[in-house]
Amino acid sequence: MSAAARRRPRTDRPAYAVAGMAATVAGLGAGHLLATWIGTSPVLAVGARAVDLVPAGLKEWAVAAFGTADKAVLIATVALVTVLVGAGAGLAERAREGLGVGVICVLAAVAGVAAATGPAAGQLDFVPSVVAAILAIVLLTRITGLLRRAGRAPGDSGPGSLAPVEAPADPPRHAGGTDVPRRQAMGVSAAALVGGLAAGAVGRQLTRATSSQTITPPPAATPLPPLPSGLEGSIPGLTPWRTPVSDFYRIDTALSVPRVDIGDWRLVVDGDVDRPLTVTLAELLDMPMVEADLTLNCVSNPIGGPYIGSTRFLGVPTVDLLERVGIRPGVEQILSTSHDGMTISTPVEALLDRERGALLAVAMNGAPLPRAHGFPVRMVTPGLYGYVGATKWLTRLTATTYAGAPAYWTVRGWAAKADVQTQARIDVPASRVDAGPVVVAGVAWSQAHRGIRAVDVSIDGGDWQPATLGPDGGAHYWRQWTYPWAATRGDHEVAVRATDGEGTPQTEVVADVIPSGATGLHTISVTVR
Ligand SMILES: Nc1nc2c(c(=O)[nH]1)N[C@H]1C(S)=C(S)[C@@H](COP(=O)(O)O)O[C@H]1N2
Ligand SMILES: [Mo]
Repeated sequence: MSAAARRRPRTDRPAYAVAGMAATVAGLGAGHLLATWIGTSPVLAVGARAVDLVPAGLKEWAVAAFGTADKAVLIATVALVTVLVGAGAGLAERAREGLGVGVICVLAAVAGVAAATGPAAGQLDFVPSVVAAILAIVLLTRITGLLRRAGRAPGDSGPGSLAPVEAPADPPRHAGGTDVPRRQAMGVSAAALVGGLAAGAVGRQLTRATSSQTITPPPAATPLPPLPSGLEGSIPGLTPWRTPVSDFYRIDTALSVPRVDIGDWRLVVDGDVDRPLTVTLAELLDMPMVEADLTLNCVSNPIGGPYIGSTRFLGVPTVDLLERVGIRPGVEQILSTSHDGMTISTPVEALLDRERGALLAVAMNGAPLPRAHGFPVRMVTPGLYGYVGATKWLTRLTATTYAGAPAYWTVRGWAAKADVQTQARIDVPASRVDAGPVVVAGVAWSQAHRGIRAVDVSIDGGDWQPATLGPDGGAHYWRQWTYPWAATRGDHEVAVRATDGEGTPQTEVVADVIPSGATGLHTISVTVR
Protein backbone atom coordinates (compact mmCIF):
# COMPACT_ATOMS: atom_id res chain seq x y z
CA MET A 1 0.00 0.00 0.00
CA SER A 2 1.41 3.36 -0.97
CA ALA A 3 1.56 6.30 1.36
CA ALA A 4 -0.97 8.15 -0.76
CA ALA A 5 -3.42 5.29 -0.58
CA ARG A 6 -3.01 5.18 3.15
CA ARG A 7 -3.59 8.89 3.48
CA ARG A 8 -6.77 8.64 1.48
CA PRO A 9 -8.28 5.28 2.21
CA ARG A 10 -10.63 3.98 -0.45
CA THR A 11 -13.46 4.07 2.01
CA ASP A 12 -13.61 7.88 2.08
CA ARG A 13 -15.02 8.09 -1.45
CA PRO A 14 -18.65 7.90 -0.29
CA ALA A 15 -17.99 10.69 2.19
CA TYR A 16 -16.72 12.95 -0.62
CA ALA A 17 -19.67 12.02 -2.84
CA VAL A 18 -22.07 12.81 0.01
CA ALA A 19 -20.25 16.10 0.59
CA GLY A 20 -20.77 17.06 -3.05
CA MET A 21 -24.42 16.04 -2.95
CA ALA A 22 -25.08 17.88 0.30
CA ALA A 23 -23.39 21.05 -0.95
CA THR A 24 -25.44 20.89 -4.16
CA VAL A 25 -28.72 20.26 -2.36
CA ALA A 26 -28.01 23.18 -0.04
CA GLY A 27 -27.25 25.44 -3.00
CA LEU A 28 -30.35 24.37 -4.93
CA GLY A 29 -32.58 24.76 -1.88
CA ALA A 30 -31.23 28.21 -1.09
CA GLY A 31 -31.54 29.28 -4.72
CA HIS A 32 -35.12 28.01 -4.90
CA LEU A 33 -36.05 29.88 -1.72
CA LEU A 34 -34.31 33.07 -2.83
CA ALA A 35 -36.26 32.97 -6.09
CA THR A 36 -39.42 33.66 -4.09
CA TRP A 37 -38.21 37.25 -3.92
CA ILE A 38 -35.68 37.70 -6.69
CA GLY A 39 -34.77 35.99 -9.94
CA THR A 40 -35.45 32.44 -11.08
CA SER A 41 -34.89 29.17 -9.24
CA PRO A 42 -31.91 27.29 -10.76
CA VAL A 43 -33.86 24.01 -11.05
CA LEU A 44 -36.92 25.66 -12.57
CA ALA A 45 -34.76 27.69 -14.95
CA VAL A 46 -33.06 24.58 -16.32
CA GLY A 47 -36.38 22.73 -16.44
CA ALA A 48 -38.05 25.58 -18.33
CA ARG A 49 -35.31 25.70 -20.96
CA ALA A 50 -35.53 21.92 -21.27
CA VAL A 51 -39.29 22.21 -21.92
CA ASP A 52 -38.61 24.71 -24.71
CA LEU A 53 -35.72 22.79 -26.24
CA VAL A 54 -36.92 19.18 -26.19
CA PRO A 55 -38.45 17.93 -29.43
CA ALA A 56 -42.26 17.85 -29.64
CA GLY A 57 -42.18 14.05 -29.79
CA LEU A 58 -40.52 13.71 -26.41
CA LYS A 59 -42.94 16.22 -24.93
CA GLU A 60 -45.85 14.22 -26.34
CA TRP A 61 -44.43 11.08 -24.81
CA ALA A 62 -44.02 12.78 -21.43
CA VAL A 63 -47.60 14.05 -21.46
CA ALA A 64 -48.84 10.60 -22.50
CA ALA A 65 -46.76 8.83 -19.84
CA PHE A 66 -47.21 11.23 -16.93
CA GLY A 67 -50.23 13.38 -17.85
CA THR A 68 -50.33 16.65 -15.96
CA ALA A 69 -47.68 15.24 -13.58
CA ASP A 70 -45.18 15.70 -16.44
CA LYS A 71 -43.89 18.91 -14.84
CA ALA A 72 -43.27 17.28 -11.47
CA VAL A 73 -41.40 14.46 -13.23
CA LEU A 74 -39.32 16.97 -15.20
CA ILE A 75 -38.42 19.01 -12.11
CA ALA A 76 -37.55 15.85 -10.18
CA THR A 77 -35.35 14.69 -13.08
CA VAL A 78 -33.48 17.99 -13.29
CA ALA A 79 -32.96 18.02 -9.51
CA LEU A 80 -31.80 14.40 -9.47
CA VAL A 81 -29.34 14.86 -12.33
CA THR A 82 -27.98 18.01 -10.65
CA VAL A 83 -27.51 16.21 -7.34
CA LEU A 84 -25.74 13.32 -9.09
CA VAL A 85 -23.42 15.77 -10.81
CA GLY A 86 -22.95 17.28 -7.33
CA ALA A 87 -21.80 13.87 -6.08
CA GLY A 88 -19.38 13.86 -8.99
CA ALA A 89 -18.15 17.29 -7.89
CA GLY A 90 -17.40 15.83 -4.45
CA LEU A 91 -15.37 12.99 -5.98
CA ALA A 92 -13.62 15.44 -8.31
CA GLU A 93 -12.68 17.55 -5.32
CA ARG A 94 -11.20 14.43 -3.71
CA ALA A 95 -9.14 13.66 -6.80
CA ARG A 96 -7.86 17.19 -7.01
CA GLU A 97 -8.53 20.21 -4.86
CA GLY A 98 -10.43 22.82 -6.89
CA LEU A 99 -11.72 20.38 -9.49
CA GLY A 100 -15.06 19.90 -7.71
CA VAL A 101 -15.39 23.65 -7.31
CA GLY A 102 -14.99 23.85 -11.07
CA VAL A 103 -17.79 21.31 -11.61
CA ILE A 104 -20.10 23.39 -9.40
CA CYS A 105 -19.20 26.52 -11.34
CA VAL A 106 -20.20 24.74 -14.56
CA LEU A 107 -23.54 23.67 -13.02
CA ALA A 108 -24.21 27.21 -11.85
CA ALA A 109 -23.27 28.63 -15.24
CA VAL A 110 -25.76 26.32 -16.97
CA ALA A 111 -28.51 27.35 -14.53
CA GLY A 112 -27.59 31.04 -14.65
CA VAL A 113 -27.63 31.11 -18.46
CA ALA A 114 -30.92 29.18 -18.50
CA ALA A 115 -32.43 31.73 -16.09
CA ALA A 116 -31.06 34.77 -17.90
CA THR A 117 -32.21 33.65 -21.34
CA GLY A 118 -35.76 32.64 -20.41
CA PRO A 119 -38.48 34.34 -22.45
CA ALA A 120 -39.53 36.59 -19.58
CA ALA A 121 -36.05 36.93 -18.07
CA GLY A 122 -35.22 40.11 -16.23
CA GLN A 123 -31.77 41.40 -15.37
CA LEU A 124 -31.60 39.69 -11.99
CA ASP A 125 -32.85 36.25 -12.99
CA PHE A 126 -29.39 34.70 -12.73
CA VAL A 127 -28.91 35.82 -9.11
CA PRO A 128 -30.25 32.68 -7.34
CA SER A 129 -27.92 30.52 -9.45
CA VAL A 130 -24.91 32.58 -8.37
CA VAL A 131 -25.94 32.51 -4.71
CA ALA A 132 -26.52 28.75 -4.99
CA ALA A 133 -23.02 28.32 -6.44
CA ILE A 134 -21.34 30.39 -3.73
CA LEU A 135 -23.09 28.47 -0.96
CA ALA A 136 -22.32 25.11 -2.57
CA ILE A 137 -18.65 26.00 -3.05
CA VAL A 138 -18.25 27.22 0.54
CA LEU A 139 -19.84 24.02 1.85
CA LEU A 140 -17.93 21.73 -0.50
CA THR A 141 -14.54 23.19 0.34
CA ARG A 142 -15.34 23.23 4.06
CA ILE A 143 -16.52 19.59 4.15
CA THR A 144 -13.78 18.26 1.90
CA GLY A 145 -11.24 20.21 3.96
CA LEU A 146 -12.44 18.33 7.04
CA LEU A 147 -12.32 15.03 5.17
CA ARG A 148 -8.78 15.72 4.07
CA ARG A 149 -7.77 16.36 7.65
CA ALA A 150 -9.51 13.16 8.67
CA GLY A 151 -7.70 11.20 5.98
CA ARG A 152 -4.36 12.50 7.07
CA ALA A 153 -2.32 10.90 9.78
CA PRO A 154 -1.39 13.07 12.77
CA GLY A 155 2.00 14.62 12.17
CA ASP A 156 1.51 14.46 8.45
CA SER A 157 1.81 18.03 7.38
CA GLY A 158 -0.35 17.62 4.37
CA PRO A 159 -0.27 16.80 0.69
CA GLY A 160 3.26 16.72 -0.59
CA SER A 161 4.79 16.05 2.79
CA LEU A 162 7.42 13.41 2.72
CA ALA A 163 6.34 11.49 5.76
CA PRO A 164 8.20 8.22 5.79
CA VAL A 165 6.12 5.16 5.12
CA GLU A 166 7.27 3.60 8.35
CA ALA A 167 6.45 6.72 10.32
CA PRO A 168 4.97 6.36 13.76
CA ALA A 169 2.05 8.12 12.17
CA ASP A 170 0.06 5.05 11.26
CA PRO A 171 -2.39 4.76 14.08
CA PRO A 172 -5.64 2.88 13.91
CA ARG A 173 -8.05 5.13 12.06
CA HIS A 174 -10.44 5.52 14.96
CA ALA A 175 -7.75 6.64 17.36
CA GLY A 176 -6.40 10.11 17.90
CA GLY A 177 -7.49 13.22 16.05
CA THR A 178 -8.62 11.64 12.77
CA ASP A 179 -12.19 10.86 13.86
CA VAL A 180 -13.10 14.36 14.96
CA PRO A 181 -12.87 16.10 11.57
CA ARG A 182 -14.57 13.10 9.95
CA ARG A 183 -17.48 13.41 12.32
CA GLN A 184 -17.55 17.16 11.77
CA ALA A 185 -17.63 16.56 8.01
CA MET A 186 -20.58 14.20 8.41
CA GLY A 187 -22.34 16.75 10.61
CA VAL A 188 -21.88 19.59 8.14
CA SER A 189 -23.01 17.34 5.27
CA ALA A 190 -26.14 16.31 7.15
CA ALA A 191 -26.92 19.90 8.10
CA ALA A 192 -26.44 21.03 4.49
CA LEU A 193 -28.75 18.29 3.22
CA VAL A 194 -31.49 18.97 5.74
CA GLY A 195 -31.15 22.75 5.42
CA GLY A 196 -31.23 22.58 1.62
CA LEU A 197 -34.32 20.37 1.55
CA ALA A 198 -36.06 22.61 4.09
CA ALA A 199 -35.23 25.78 2.16
CA GLY A 200 -36.51 24.19 -1.04
CA ALA A 201 -39.74 23.12 0.65
CA VAL A 202 -40.31 26.56 2.14
CA GLY A 203 -39.65 28.16 -1.25
CA ARG A 204 -42.15 25.81 -2.82
CA GLN A 205 -44.81 26.69 -0.25
CA LEU A 206 -44.20 30.42 -0.64
CA THR A 207 -44.45 30.39 -4.44
CA ARG A 208 -47.54 28.21 -4.28
CA ALA A 209 -49.42 30.47 -1.91
CA THR A 210 -52.10 32.33 -3.80
CA SER A 211 -51.26 35.88 -4.68
CA SER A 212 -52.52 38.51 -2.27
CA GLN A 213 -53.40 40.55 -5.34
CA THR A 214 -56.89 40.21 -6.67
CA ILE A 215 -59.44 42.06 -8.72
CA THR A 216 -63.15 42.62 -8.30
CA PRO A 217 -64.82 41.37 -11.47
CA PRO A 218 -67.36 43.99 -12.58
CA PRO A 219 -70.92 42.86 -13.25
CA ALA A 220 -71.72 41.82 -16.81
CA ALA A 221 -73.43 44.45 -18.95
CA THR A 222 -75.94 41.77 -20.02
CA PRO A 223 -75.81 38.93 -17.44
CA LEU A 224 -76.71 35.44 -18.62
CA PRO A 225 -79.44 33.57 -16.77
CA PRO A 226 -78.04 30.90 -14.46
CA LEU A 227 -77.54 27.49 -16.08
CA PRO A 228 -80.14 24.88 -15.11
CA SER A 229 -78.70 22.01 -13.10
CA GLY A 230 -77.06 19.16 -14.96
CA LEU A 231 -77.77 15.44 -14.90
CA GLU A 232 -74.90 14.58 -12.56
CA GLY A 233 -77.13 14.77 -9.48
CA SER A 234 -78.95 11.64 -10.59
CA ILE A 235 -76.08 9.83 -12.34
CA PRO A 236 -73.14 9.06 -10.01
CA GLY A 237 -69.84 9.36 -11.86
CA LEU A 238 -71.13 11.61 -14.64
CA THR A 239 -68.95 14.69 -15.27
CA PRO A 240 -70.55 17.76 -13.65
CA TRP A 241 -72.13 20.07 -16.21
CA ARG A 242 -70.18 23.01 -14.75
CA THR A 243 -66.58 22.08 -13.90
CA PRO A 244 -65.56 23.23 -10.39
CA VAL A 245 -62.57 25.54 -10.80
CA SER A 246 -60.48 23.35 -8.53
CA ASP A 247 -61.04 20.42 -10.94
CA PHE A 248 -60.42 22.43 -14.09
CA TYR A 249 -57.58 20.88 -16.09
CA ARG A 250 -54.39 22.90 -16.32
CA ILE A 251 -52.10 22.76 -19.35
CA ASP A 252 -49.22 25.14 -19.91
CA THR A 253 -45.46 25.21 -20.21
CA ALA A 254 -44.91 27.27 -17.05
CA LEU A 255 -42.94 25.38 -14.37
CA SER A 256 -43.89 27.90 -11.72
CA VAL A 257 -47.18 29.71 -12.09
CA PRO A 258 -46.46 33.21 -13.42
CA ARG A 259 -47.00 35.97 -10.90
CA VAL A 260 -48.34 39.05 -12.62
CA ASP A 261 -48.40 42.33 -10.72
CA ILE A 262 -51.76 43.94 -11.43
CA GLY A 263 -50.34 47.43 -11.00
CA ASP A 264 -47.73 46.79 -13.69
CA TRP A 265 -50.03 44.84 -15.99
CA ARG A 266 -50.56 46.37 -19.43
CA LEU A 267 -52.15 44.96 -22.53
CA VAL A 268 -50.36 46.20 -25.64
CA VAL A 269 -52.31 45.93 -28.89
CA ASP A 270 -49.99 46.57 -31.80
CA GLY A 271 -48.68 45.25 -35.11
CA ASP A 272 -50.44 45.95 -38.37
CA VAL A 273 -53.12 48.23 -36.91
CA ASP A 274 -54.16 51.86 -37.45
CA ARG A 275 -54.03 53.01 -33.81
CA PRO A 276 -51.83 50.90 -31.49
CA LEU A 277 -53.12 50.90 -27.94
CA THR A 278 -51.99 50.12 -24.40
CA VAL A 279 -54.60 49.49 -21.70
CA THR A 280 -54.17 49.16 -17.96
CA LEU A 281 -56.13 46.62 -15.95
CA ALA A 282 -58.37 49.37 -14.54
CA GLU A 283 -59.15 50.53 -18.08
CA LEU A 284 -59.92 46.98 -19.20
CA LEU A 285 -62.20 46.41 -16.21
CA ASP A 286 -64.06 49.61 -17.12
CA MET A 287 -64.99 48.27 -20.55
CA PRO A 288 -68.41 46.57 -20.94
CA MET A 289 -68.17 42.93 -19.85
CA VAL A 290 -70.10 39.96 -21.18
CA GLU A 291 -70.60 36.44 -19.85
CA ALA A 292 -70.19 33.26 -21.87
CA ASP A 293 -70.66 29.58 -21.05
CA LEU A 294 -67.69 27.88 -22.71
CA THR A 295 -66.06 24.51 -22.93
CA LEU A 296 -62.28 24.76 -23.14
CA ASN A 297 -60.21 21.85 -24.32
CA CYS A 298 -56.68 20.91 -25.13
CA VAL A 299 -55.51 19.68 -28.50
CA SER A 300 -53.46 17.11 -26.53
CA ASN A 301 -56.60 15.56 -25.07
CA PRO A 302 -56.72 11.93 -26.22
CA ILE A 303 -60.04 10.29 -27.10
CA GLY A 304 -61.90 9.90 -23.81
CA GLY A 305 -59.29 12.06 -22.07
CA PRO A 306 -59.57 14.52 -19.18
CA TYR A 307 -58.14 17.78 -20.59
CA ILE A 308 -61.48 19.50 -20.99
CA GLY A 309 -63.63 21.64 -18.75
CA SER A 310 -66.61 23.96 -18.91
CA THR A 311 -67.35 27.14 -17.04
CA ARG A 312 -68.89 30.59 -17.28
CA PHE A 313 -66.30 33.18 -18.25
CA LEU A 314 -66.63 36.94 -17.85
CA GLY A 315 -64.65 39.32 -20.01
CA VAL A 316 -64.37 42.00 -22.65
CA PRO A 317 -65.25 40.88 -26.19
CA THR A 318 -61.87 40.64 -27.97
CA VAL A 319 -63.47 42.22 -31.03
CA ASP A 320 -64.16 45.43 -29.06
CA LEU A 321 -60.45 46.00 -28.57
CA LEU A 322 -59.52 44.94 -32.09
CA GLU A 323 -62.09 47.35 -33.55
CA ARG A 324 -60.65 50.17 -31.48
CA VAL A 325 -57.16 49.68 -32.92
CA GLY A 326 -58.36 49.07 -36.48
CA ILE A 327 -57.04 45.83 -37.99
CA ARG A 328 -55.50 46.52 -41.40
CA PRO A 329 -56.21 44.46 -44.53
CA GLY A 330 -53.77 41.58 -44.97
CA VAL A 331 -53.66 40.66 -41.27
CA GLU A 332 -54.11 36.87 -40.90
CA GLN A 333 -53.56 36.19 -37.24
CA ILE A 334 -53.38 37.84 -33.86
CA LEU A 335 -50.19 36.73 -32.15
CA SER A 336 -50.79 36.84 -28.42
CA THR A 337 -47.92 36.92 -25.96
CA SER A 338 -48.08 35.94 -22.32
CA HIS A 339 -46.15 37.24 -19.33
CA ASP A 340 -43.96 34.12 -19.45
CA GLY A 341 -43.15 34.56 -23.13
CA MET A 342 -45.55 32.02 -24.62
CA THR A 343 -46.82 33.02 -28.06
CA ILE A 344 -50.10 31.77 -29.53
CA SER A 345 -51.57 32.41 -33.01
CA THR A 346 -55.31 32.93 -33.37
CA PRO A 347 -56.95 33.38 -36.78
CA VAL A 348 -58.04 37.02 -36.94
CA GLU A 349 -61.46 36.12 -38.41
CA ALA A 350 -62.26 34.02 -35.31
CA LEU A 351 -61.53 37.00 -33.06
CA LEU A 352 -63.44 39.52 -35.21
CA ASP A 353 -66.54 37.25 -35.32
CA ARG A 354 -68.84 38.85 -32.75
CA GLU A 355 -71.22 35.90 -32.79
CA ARG A 356 -68.46 33.45 -31.85
CA GLY A 357 -67.76 35.65 -28.86
CA ALA A 358 -64.03 35.42 -28.08
CA LEU A 359 -63.22 37.11 -24.77
CA LEU A 360 -60.39 38.70 -22.88
CA ALA A 361 -61.55 36.95 -19.73
CA VAL A 362 -61.01 38.23 -16.18
CA ALA A 363 -63.22 35.80 -14.26
CA MET A 364 -64.38 32.20 -14.37
CA ASN A 365 -67.25 30.69 -12.42
CA GLY A 366 -67.99 34.05 -10.81
CA ALA A 367 -64.53 34.69 -9.36
CA PRO A 368 -61.28 36.26 -10.60
CA LEU A 369 -59.17 33.87 -12.66
CA PRO A 370 -56.98 31.72 -10.41
CA ARG A 371 -53.27 32.28 -11.03
CA ALA A 372 -52.97 28.84 -12.64
CA HIS A 373 -55.64 29.76 -15.17
CA GLY A 374 -54.14 33.05 -16.29
CA PHE A 375 -54.69 35.76 -13.67
CA PRO A 376 -55.35 38.58 -14.30
CA VAL A 377 -56.38 38.30 -17.97
CA ARG A 378 -56.53 35.42 -20.44
CA MET A 379 -57.99 34.85 -23.88
CA VAL A 380 -60.75 32.35 -24.62
CA THR A 381 -61.86 31.68 -28.17
CA PRO A 382 -64.91 29.43 -28.58
CA GLY A 383 -64.43 26.63 -31.08
CA LEU A 384 -60.62 26.68 -31.00
CA TYR A 385 -58.30 24.52 -28.94
CA GLY A 386 -56.52 26.26 -26.08
CA TYR A 387 -53.15 26.30 -27.85
CA VAL A 388 -54.56 28.55 -30.61
CA GLY A 389 -56.95 30.70 -28.66
CA ALA A 390 -56.68 30.64 -24.87
CA THR A 391 -53.48 32.51 -23.94
CA LYS A 392 -53.11 32.81 -20.17
CA TRP A 393 -51.33 35.73 -18.41
CA LEU A 394 -51.97 37.73 -21.57
CA THR A 395 -49.84 40.85 -22.13
CA ARG A 396 -49.85 41.58 -25.83
CA LEU A 397 -51.89 41.19 -29.01
CA THR A 398 -50.02 41.75 -32.28
CA ALA A 399 -51.78 41.85 -35.64
CA THR A 400 -49.60 40.06 -38.18
CA THR A 401 -49.38 37.23 -40.72
CA TYR A 402 -48.63 33.53 -40.15
CA ALA A 403 -45.31 33.85 -41.96
CA GLY A 404 -44.52 37.05 -40.07
CA ALA A 405 -44.48 35.53 -36.60
CA PRO A 406 -44.77 31.75 -36.14
CA ALA A 407 -46.14 30.88 -32.69
CA TYR A 408 -44.58 28.59 -30.06
CA TRP A 409 -46.53 25.41 -30.92
CA THR A 410 -46.50 26.06 -34.65
CA VAL A 411 -42.73 25.78 -34.79
CA ARG A 412 -43.07 22.54 -32.81
CA GLY A 413 -45.14 20.76 -35.42
CA TRP A 414 -48.72 21.53 -34.35
CA ALA A 415 -51.23 22.91 -36.84
CA ALA A 416 -51.21 26.70 -37.09
CA LYS A 417 -55.04 26.66 -36.92
CA ALA A 418 -57.24 24.00 -35.36
CA ASP A 419 -60.98 23.90 -34.76
CA VAL A 420 -62.10 21.71 -31.87
CA GLN A 421 -63.06 18.26 -33.21
CA THR A 422 -66.55 16.95 -32.53
CA GLN A 423 -66.26 14.34 -29.76
CA ALA A 424 -68.19 12.34 -27.21
CA ARG A 425 -66.79 10.76 -24.06
CA ILE A 426 -68.18 7.94 -21.93
CA ASP A 427 -67.86 8.62 -18.17
CA VAL A 428 -69.89 5.71 -16.77
CA PRO A 429 -70.26 2.77 -16.26
CA ALA A 430 -67.04 1.38 -14.79
CA SER A 431 -65.35 -1.62 -16.40
CA ARG A 432 -67.25 -4.13 -14.20
CA VAL A 433 -71.00 -3.99 -13.57
CA ASP A 434 -73.80 -6.32 -12.54
CA ALA A 435 -76.22 -7.56 -15.17
CA GLY A 436 -79.47 -5.62 -15.48
CA PRO A 437 -80.23 -1.95 -16.13
CA VAL A 438 -76.97 0.06 -16.42
CA VAL A 439 -76.69 3.78 -17.12
CA VAL A 440 -74.23 4.72 -19.87
CA ALA A 441 -73.52 8.46 -19.70
CA GLY A 442 -71.00 11.13 -20.54
CA VAL A 443 -70.44 14.43 -22.28
CA ALA A 444 -70.23 15.49 -25.94
CA TRP A 445 -69.05 18.71 -27.58
CA SER A 446 -68.83 20.33 -30.99
CA GLN A 447 -68.03 23.96 -30.39
CA ALA A 448 -67.02 24.84 -33.92
CA HIS A 449 -70.20 23.44 -35.50
CA ARG A 450 -73.18 24.78 -33.58
CA GLY A 451 -73.19 22.42 -30.66
CA ILE A 452 -74.52 18.91 -30.33
CA ARG A 453 -77.66 17.71 -32.11
CA ALA A 454 -77.53 14.04 -31.13
CA VAL A 455 -75.49 11.40 -29.34
CA ASP A 456 -75.79 7.71 -30.19
CA VAL A 457 -74.56 4.59 -28.44
CA SER A 458 -73.64 1.25 -29.98
CA ILE A 459 -73.26 -1.97 -27.98
CA ASP A 460 -70.88 -4.57 -29.46
CA GLY A 461 -70.88 -2.89 -32.87
CA GLY A 462 -74.68 -3.01 -33.15
CA ASP A 463 -76.94 -0.26 -34.53
CA TRP A 464 -76.57 3.29 -33.22
CA GLN A 465 -79.20 3.91 -30.58
CA PRO A 466 -80.12 7.50 -29.62
CA ALA A 467 -79.03 8.71 -26.19
CA THR A 468 -81.03 11.31 -24.25
CA LEU A 469 -79.41 14.74 -24.16
CA GLY A 470 -79.09 16.84 -21.00
CA PRO A 471 -79.82 20.58 -20.85
CA ASP A 472 -78.54 22.89 -23.59
CA GLY A 473 -75.85 25.45 -22.61
CA GLY A 474 -75.37 26.86 -26.10
CA ALA A 475 -73.27 25.98 -29.12
CA HIS A 476 -69.95 26.42 -27.34
CA TYR A 477 -70.81 24.38 -24.26
CA TRP A 478 -70.63 20.63 -23.89
CA ARG A 479 -73.75 18.53 -23.47
CA GLN A 480 -74.35 15.68 -21.07
CA TRP A 481 -76.02 12.55 -22.44
CA THR A 482 -77.37 9.33 -21.00
CA TYR A 483 -78.39 5.96 -22.40
CA PRO A 484 -80.21 3.15 -20.57
CA TRP A 485 -78.51 -0.17 -21.27
CA ALA A 486 -79.98 -3.56 -20.43
CA ALA A 487 -76.65 -5.21 -19.69
CA THR A 488 -76.37 -8.97 -20.16
CA ARG A 489 -73.64 -11.21 -18.73
CA GLY A 490 -70.37 -11.30 -20.62
CA ASP A 491 -67.76 -8.93 -22.09
CA HIS A 492 -69.10 -5.98 -24.05
CA GLU A 493 -67.83 -3.03 -26.06
CA VAL A 494 -69.69 0.24 -25.68
CA ALA A 495 -69.10 2.98 -28.27
CA VAL A 496 -70.44 6.53 -28.48
CA ARG A 497 -70.81 8.92 -31.40
CA ALA A 498 -71.72 12.63 -31.38
CA THR A 499 -73.52 14.46 -34.19
CA ASP A 500 -72.96 18.22 -34.46
CA GLY A 501 -75.57 20.96 -34.80
CA GLU A 502 -75.22 20.90 -38.57
CA GLY A 503 -76.11 17.20 -38.66
CA THR A 504 -72.61 15.82 -39.30
CA PRO A 505 -71.59 12.81 -37.17
CA GLN A 506 -68.08 12.89 -35.72
CA THR A 507 -65.50 11.14 -37.86
CA GLU A 508 -64.65 7.55 -36.98
CA VAL A 509 -61.22 7.96 -38.57
CA VAL A 510 -58.61 7.54 -35.85
CA ALA A 511 -56.12 10.42 -35.66
CA ASP A 512 -53.44 11.22 -33.10
CA VAL A 513 -53.53 14.44 -31.06
CA ILE A 514 -50.73 15.99 -33.10
CA PRO A 515 -51.08 18.08 -35.28
CA SER A 516 -54.73 19.15 -34.92
CA GLY A 517 -56.53 17.07 -32.27
CA ALA A 518 -57.49 13.42 -31.82
CA THR A 519 -60.39 11.90 -33.74
CA GLY A 520 -62.12 8.54 -33.55
CA LEU A 521 -64.84 7.04 -31.41
CA HIS A 522 -64.55 6.63 -27.66
CA THR A 523 -65.10 2.96 -26.87
CA ILE A 524 -64.98 1.20 -23.50
CA SER A 525 -64.89 -2.47 -22.51
CA VAL A 526 -67.33 -3.57 -19.82
CA THR A 527 -67.47 -6.94 -18.09
CA VAL A 528 -71.01 -7.72 -16.92
CA ARG A 529 -71.41 -10.33 -14.15
N1 LIG B 1 -49.24 31.49 -21.34
C1 LIG B 1 -49.73 30.31 -21.72
N2 LIG B 1 -51.02 30.20 -22.08
C2 LIG B 1 -51.53 29.01 -22.47
C3 LIG B 1 -50.71 27.86 -22.52
C4 LIG B 1 -49.35 27.99 -22.14
O1 LIG B 1 -48.57 27.02 -22.16
N3 LIG B 1 -48.90 29.21 -21.74
N4 LIG B 1 -51.25 26.66 -22.91
C5 LIG B 1 -52.47 26.70 -23.71
C6 LIG B 1 -53.10 25.40 -23.80
S1 LIG B 1 -52.29 24.23 -24.72
C7 LIG B 1 -54.33 25.14 -23.24
S2 LIG B 1 -55.13 23.70 -23.57
C8 LIG B 1 -54.99 26.13 -22.35
C9 LIG B 1 -55.34 25.48 -21.04
O2 LIG B 1 -55.93 26.40 -20.17
P1 LIG B 1 -56.17 25.98 -18.66
O3 LIG B 1 -54.87 25.55 -18.09
O4 LIG B 1 -56.75 27.18 -17.99
O5 LIG B 1 -57.17 24.84 -18.68
O6 LIG B 1 -54.16 27.23 -22.10
C10 LIG B 1 -53.48 27.73 -23.21
N5 LIG B 1 -52.84 28.95 -22.83
MO1 LIG C 1 -53.69 22.64 -25.05
